[in-house]
Amino acid sequence: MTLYKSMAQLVALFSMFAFMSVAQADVKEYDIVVETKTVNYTGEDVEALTLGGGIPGPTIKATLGDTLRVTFHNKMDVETSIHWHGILLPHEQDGVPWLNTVPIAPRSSHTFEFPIIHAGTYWYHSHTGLQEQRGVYGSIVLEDPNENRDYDHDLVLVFSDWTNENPDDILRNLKRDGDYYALKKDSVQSWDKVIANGMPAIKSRLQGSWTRMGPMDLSDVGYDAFLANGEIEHILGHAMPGDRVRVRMINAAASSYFNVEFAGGPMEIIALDGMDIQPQPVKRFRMAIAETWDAIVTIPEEGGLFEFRATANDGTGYASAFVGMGEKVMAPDIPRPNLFVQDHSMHDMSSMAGMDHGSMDHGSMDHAAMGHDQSAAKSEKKPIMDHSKMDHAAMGPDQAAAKPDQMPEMDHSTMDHSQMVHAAMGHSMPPMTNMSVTDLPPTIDYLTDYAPLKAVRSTVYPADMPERLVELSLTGNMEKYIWSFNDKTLSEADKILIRKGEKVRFRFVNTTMMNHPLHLHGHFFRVLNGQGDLSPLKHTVNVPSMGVVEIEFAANEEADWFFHCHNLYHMKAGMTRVISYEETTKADESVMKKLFTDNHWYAYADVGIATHMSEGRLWTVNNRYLAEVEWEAKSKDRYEVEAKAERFFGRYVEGFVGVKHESHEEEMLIEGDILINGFEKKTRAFAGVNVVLPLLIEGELRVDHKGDVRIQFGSELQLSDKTSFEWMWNSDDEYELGLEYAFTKRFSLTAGHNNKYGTGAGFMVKF
Ligand SMILES: [Cu+2]
Repeated sequence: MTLYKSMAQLVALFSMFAFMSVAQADVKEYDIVVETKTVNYTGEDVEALTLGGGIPGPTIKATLGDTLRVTFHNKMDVETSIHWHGILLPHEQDGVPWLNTVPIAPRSSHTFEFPIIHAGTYWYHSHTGLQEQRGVYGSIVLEDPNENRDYDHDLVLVFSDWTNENPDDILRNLKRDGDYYALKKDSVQSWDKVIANGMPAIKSRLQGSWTRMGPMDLSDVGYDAFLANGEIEHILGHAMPGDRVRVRMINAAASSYFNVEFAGGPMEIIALDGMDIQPQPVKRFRMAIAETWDAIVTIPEEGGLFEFRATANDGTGYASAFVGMGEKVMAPDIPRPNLFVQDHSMHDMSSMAGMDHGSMDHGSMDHAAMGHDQSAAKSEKKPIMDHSKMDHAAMGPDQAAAKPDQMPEMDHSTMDHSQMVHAAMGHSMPPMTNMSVTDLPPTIDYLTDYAPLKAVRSTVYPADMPERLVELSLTGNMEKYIWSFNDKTLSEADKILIRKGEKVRFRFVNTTMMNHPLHLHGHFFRVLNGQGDLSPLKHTVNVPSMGVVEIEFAANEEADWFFHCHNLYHMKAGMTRVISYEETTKADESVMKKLFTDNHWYAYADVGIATHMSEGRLWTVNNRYLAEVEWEAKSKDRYEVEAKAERFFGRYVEGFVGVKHESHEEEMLIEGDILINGFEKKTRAFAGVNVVLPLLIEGELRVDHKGDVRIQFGSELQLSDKTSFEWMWNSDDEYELGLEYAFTKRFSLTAGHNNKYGTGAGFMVKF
C-alpha cells in the first residue's frame, strides 16, 4: 500500500515534470543581420558594425527550458563570430572562431542552437579581431518562470565605450607607446603634476620607478563617448513614484571600467554575472569590463526622471540613462581619480589571505595624502574589515567538504546537453521574494570588490573532487604593450590542460599597474572572496592592480574553452589562454595557430630634422622581436647608421645583435708622425643587452667584433603634458640632452645638444 502510494506519487510527479517540460520547451528563434552602417555620435561620421541595424544589437530573450536558435547573417566583407558571454552551452556553440565554432564568412549565415539551462543577464559579442569595439554586441535576458522577485519593471541597460578611431589603429598606437592616449585622456603623469601633488606623490613616484614600475594606469584608450543602450543620453523607461525597477546592467565596453550610481538612491544588487546573490544595497559600484550586474531601484516618492550614470573609471566621461517620469534628476559627479599617489605593495584580495586581514597592506597607504580614488580604497577596506567578526577558522575553502552536492546546476557534467533542459528545470534559484528593507545589510557607499557579496545558497563543490591548482601571474609590458600570463602571450604558451571531474583553482597574482577583468568561457567559477560556502559564482572576475584573487571551478565540460582578459586590447596583445580538457581537446597546433593575434608585426618611423643634425628610426616589432634601422647624420662625412635585431626577455631585458657603420672626424697619423684631422669610416658588428634599471633608467652593454666594450645609460622624463626631457651617456664619452615638445602625437618640436654633432633645434615627425 505504502509502496503503491509512493509509486503513484512518483508517477504523478513525473507526469507533471514531463508536462512542464513540454509546456516550456519552446524554441525561441532570432534572425540578426550583422552589417556596416555609418553612425555619428560626436559630430563625425564613422563606419560602425551593427547587429540588427543597431548598437547594441537586439536583446535576445528566452526562458529556462527553451531552446535558443539564433541565425546571424553576415552582410559584411569580413568574417565575424558571435560568442555567448557567460552562458553554459555545448562547446561547439561557444562562438570563438576556430576554437569552438567556424567563423561566419562574409555574406554567409550561421545558426547557433542550444538549450537554455540557467537564467540571468548575459550578453553576446563578436570574438573576431576588434569588432566588439565597433559595435558587435547585444544583451541576453534568460528568464526563470519560477522566479518570484518583487519588481514592476524589468529593463536592460548596456554600457559601452565609443571611439571614432579605427580600433586597429588604436592597437597600433598603443604598441608604439602604451601611454599614447594619456594626453587625450588628460592623464599624463608628468613630473610637474607629481611635484604639485606634494611629497607623498613624489615619494610614490620615486618608489614606483625604483622598483621599475610605471605609474598607475586606469585605462589605455582615450574614448570619444560612453554609451547607454547605444546613446550618450538614453531614456531607459517610464516608471511611477514608488515603482520598483529591475535594471540589468551590462558592461559591454571594450576597455572601460565604470562607476555606476543612481540618482534616486541606493541600488539593491540582486545578481552578478547572471547568478543571484543575496541583495546588497550600494550607492555606487565599480563594474568591470564584461560583467553584468542586476539591481533593483525604487523610484523616489517625490517623482522625477532619475539618472543612472556610468562614469568611466579614468574619469574621462560618462553615459546616462534615465528612468521615472518628469524632471530630470542627475546623479552626482564623481571626481576624477588621483593617479599620483599609489601603493606599490601587493594587495591580497583572495579569501585565503583575506582571512588574515591583518596582513593586508592598506595600512601603508597614506590616506590623508590621497585624492578621490582613495575613497575607493577606504570603502574597499570597510567591507573586508567587516568580516573580521566572522569565524575565520571555519571559512577556508576546504570546509567546502562539509557540504557536498550543493551545487546541482554546476553538476551537469554527467549529462549530455540534450538532457540539460530537464536537468535545469529542477535547479531554479530559490525565490528571494518579499525581503523587506530591514532584511537588507547596511548600504555600501562604494563597492569596488566582491568581498561583501554572498551567493543565495552554498556554491561548494563535492569534497571528493581531485584538485588542480593553476598559478597565473598577470604580467605586462606597458611600454611595448605586451600583455601576458606568466610572461608568456598566447602564441608563446602551451594550453592549460585540465581533466574532467577536477576542481580547478586559479590563483591570479597581478604584477601590473592595471586592473584586468578575466573571463572564463563555458563555466561559472566561485570567487573565493572570504564568504566561504556562499562564495558568489561568476564568469568574469576583476583582478585589481597589484592584487591577488583566487577562483575555483568544477571541470565538467568537454574540449576547449577560451580564457582571457576581457580588456579587448589586452586580449589581442596576448593575455589569453586556451583551457583544454585533456581527453577531449580538439585544439591541435593548427587550431591554436589561428588563434594567435599577439604575434602580429607593427611598423613605425620617427624622422627628425634639426639645425645641428638629422636623425631617424624605422622599426618593426611584434610580441617578442624588434628589427630597426637607426641613423644620425650631420653631413656626408659625419654620420652613423646601425641596423639591429632584438629579442625581448620578459619585461626588463632585451638581447640584440647588429651592425654599425659610422664616419667621424678623428685625429689621424699619416706617414707615421704627421697628425691631421681626417674622417674615419668604420663598420663593426656588435651584440649586447638592454636592461631596465631602477628609476627606469635604460642600461645597455655592447661588445663589437673587435672586442670594444661600450656601456650606455639613458632615460626619458615627462616634464609636463607635452614636454619631455631625454638624456644619454656612454663610455665612448658621448652624451646627448634633448627636449621635445609634442604639438600632436605625430609632430613635435625638438631642441638638443649632442657632443658629436653640436647644439640645435628642429622638429620630429612620427609615422
Ligand atoms: Cu587586461
